Amino acid sequence: MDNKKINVLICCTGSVAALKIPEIVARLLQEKIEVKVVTTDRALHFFDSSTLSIPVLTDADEWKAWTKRGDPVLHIDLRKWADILVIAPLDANTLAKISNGICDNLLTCVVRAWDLKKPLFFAPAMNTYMWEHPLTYEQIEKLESWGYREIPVVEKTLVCGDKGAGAMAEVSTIVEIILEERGRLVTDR
Ligand code: PCO
Repeated sequence: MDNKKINVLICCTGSVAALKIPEIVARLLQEKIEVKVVTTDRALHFFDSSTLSIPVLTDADEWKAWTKRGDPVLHIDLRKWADILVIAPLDANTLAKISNGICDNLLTCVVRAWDLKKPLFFAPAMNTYMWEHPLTYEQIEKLESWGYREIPVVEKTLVCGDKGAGAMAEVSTIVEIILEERGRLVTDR
């Protein structure tokens, strides 16, 4: 077995920052990381999953996989497969769901079933007005209280033209954080 191999599950929600998914995946593959993507149906609006050479899993795959007792339960298989879970981008809607334990799609089911002993990172992305609402801080604090780690937003001109905080961290930042975590995981093996 290759001790340095790690499995990274990218969970992608419906912010326009999802258009960065192909770049994130490409950078991780260059680093010889095994990657799978779980996406909400809305996030598929922002990138073309057919251009990716890795599995991109949606709600339809969860329902297709199970017809009878004994069939695989995809969200549980994925939570076992992944060494690191990265929610990027995490939009305001899914942040609200996760902080309240809601699990109504493949992505939120994987997160709800996540093993808290394994690392989970989240990179929020939303309009500045949403970012600055007190709910955002409250909900992020809740995620952090469970040990989930934030990859902070940056300030820039957003896709809608507004300027301010709420943009997803740069791809290079997200990738560096994953590589650092890989370093920690493989030395502990
Ligand atoms: C815009 N909403 C947003 C969401 C966050 N934006 C971003 C960046 C990207 C480009 O650099 C899309 C990654 O702007 O994360 O823009 C208006 S409601």
